[in-house]
Amino acid sequence: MPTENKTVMGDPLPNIPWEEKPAGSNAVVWRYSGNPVIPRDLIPTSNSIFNSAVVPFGGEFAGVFRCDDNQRNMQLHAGRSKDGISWELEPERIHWQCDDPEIGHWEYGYDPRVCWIDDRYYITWCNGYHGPTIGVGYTFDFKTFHQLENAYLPFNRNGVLFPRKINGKYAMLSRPSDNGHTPFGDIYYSVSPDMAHWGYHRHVMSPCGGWQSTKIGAGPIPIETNEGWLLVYHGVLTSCNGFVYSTGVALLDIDRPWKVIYRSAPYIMSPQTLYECVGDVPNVAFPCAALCDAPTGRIAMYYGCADTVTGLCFAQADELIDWLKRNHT
Ligand code: BMA
Repeated sequence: MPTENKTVMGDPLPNIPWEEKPAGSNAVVWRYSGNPVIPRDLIPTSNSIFNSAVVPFGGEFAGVFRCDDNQRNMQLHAGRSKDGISWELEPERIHWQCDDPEIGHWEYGYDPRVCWIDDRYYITWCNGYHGPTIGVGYTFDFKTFHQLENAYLPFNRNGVLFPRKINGKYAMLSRPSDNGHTPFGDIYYSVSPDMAHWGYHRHVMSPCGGWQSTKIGAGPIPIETNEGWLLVYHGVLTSCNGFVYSTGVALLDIDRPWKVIYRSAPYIMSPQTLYECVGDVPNVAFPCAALCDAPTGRIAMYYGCADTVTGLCFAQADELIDWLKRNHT
């Protein structure tokens, strides 16, 4: 039986995909035994499907998926699933409806996040506009997608919205970067009265040692808890063989989320399985979405594996926070 959880604010999600932690494991995050949940070739034109975002939708699940096509263009596709494990993706990429053709002109999009706020699902992604920046859009039904203004000037990546207004404003984490495979990167916090104008930028955190020494970026939509915002993020180490993308966790102040309460010293997950270590870009575990069942604190995270396939892993909110308090920097 699930244990009663008093930590997570939010809705019940009784049909969250879930698997118990393997007996004898002391891991704080454990992988789904059927990984990867999304193979690279789920749609006929895809080279790889990874770094994708999933949300509860109409008693089932929906999402926006990064599908790099077999011309190696980075595209976003909508998808649906009854159980969060078996997915059907639209074979045609998302065509955004946008009032301004200059902004709506599609170059490329990758690493989407989806966030329910008030009455709709907002989507943020890394959007090509003379270099990567943060694209913003929304949908009500995962059929019609509306594109708004880009949040920032290029270059920026990893735009991650908070699931409610904070102090009366929309709030977003992002990671200013350069136009290449950026060898630096801090997480910043910005707010907006209208989803178009972003400002009051605040520094949240910088790279530090080991697995998070080169750059860091926010992952899934932060989870609201009675201890703060639970933020799962990626951290990058530069090895003699290139970047290694691991996953960490932090707690941010509820009203001033640029204030870090705790930040993990060890990673909670690093690329260790074959599907995380071998692929188009080896050694990448890149989480972009988390489902959460508030009454039990169960968390199911979707993460890109080796820039090739999508994996699922699990954690328990109370346990993750307890672990963080014992393992912070
Ligand atoms: C980052 C992004 C991610 C990717 C990672 C590893 O810069 O492009 O989409 O998963 O590199 O290649």
